[in-house]
Amino acid sequence: MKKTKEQIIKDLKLIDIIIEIVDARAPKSTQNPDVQEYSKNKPKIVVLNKSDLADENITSAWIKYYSTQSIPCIKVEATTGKGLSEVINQIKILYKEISSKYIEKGRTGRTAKVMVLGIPNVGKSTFINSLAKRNIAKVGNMPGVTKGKQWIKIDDNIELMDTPGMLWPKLGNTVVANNLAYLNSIGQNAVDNEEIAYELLKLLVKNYKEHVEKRYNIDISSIEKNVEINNKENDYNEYDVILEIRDEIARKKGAILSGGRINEQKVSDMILSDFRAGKFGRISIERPY
Ligand SMILES: Nc1nc2c(ncn2[C@@H]2O[C@H](COP(=O)(O)OP(=O)(O)O)[C@@H](O)[C@H]2O)c(=O)[nH]1
Ligand SMILES: [Mg+2]
Repeated sequence: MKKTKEQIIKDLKLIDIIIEIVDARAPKSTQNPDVQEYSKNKPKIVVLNKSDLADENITSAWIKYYSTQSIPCIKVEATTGKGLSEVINQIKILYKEISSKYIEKGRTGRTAKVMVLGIPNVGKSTFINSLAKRNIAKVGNMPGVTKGKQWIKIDDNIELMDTPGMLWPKLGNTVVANNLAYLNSIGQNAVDNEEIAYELLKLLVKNYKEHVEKRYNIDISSIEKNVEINNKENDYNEYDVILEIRDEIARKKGAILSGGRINEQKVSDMILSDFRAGKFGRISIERPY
């Protein structure tokens, strides 16, 4: 862990522009607050990756949010390359600002070096590979810079380090930790899938009810009514409703143990893997307001 951080801080000495990749579905939770400290005054571009999986309206709200803070922010789909040319344009804009400062100081001819940072699974490697594919040959090892580092030429004056900086996610609070778990950004062993699937289902039912109904061909309103009727004293609560929705999904999908009991592990794993694979459609789990 320490090594990664120290290596990043060392590498950053070579770097003029930082690209921080976050997940468009939860930009704040997937951002590492230490980047600010590492990057000092270096210009930064926030890339909202996996925008194909995120709710378009909420992604637009995030872009507005970053623009009010004067942080360049671009939505991207690294797998298809959508949005990459905008990132390149933004790098060029920042490069112009940097190079005019160099010129003022009488230093010219310096190339700008760019580095990608982000927590696991946000798409750093996919992003770099997509850029490398569309952009020109790799520049070999450069004399005078860290041994073994390869640079991808983006244009005459701009080069991208081919290995991203891997940062550990910051769990912060329960909401952030849950968001990271839904997105599979913290290790499998670190979370209780049944609990995380329950929390995710609760969130989906609240904000994306139709998406859940459509995915599993269930009628949530009638499940809610049934729970109400079966709890004659009217002491049913959200917990019962969500578990009943989960069990209905299990019955629909055959996640049943011999003897007819619900296979809670199986249905929980399925809800999580469906979400991670984008099977519910476009969903954002974090809003800027
Ligand atoms: N749907 C979608 N999946 C993506 C996108 N970018 C990356 N992925 C997927 O996210 C997973 C993690 O990507 P990877 O580049 O290995 O992330 P890294 O850990 O940050 O390097 C892989 O399965 C990628 O195919 C994207 O824009 N859209
Ligand atoms: Mg990677």
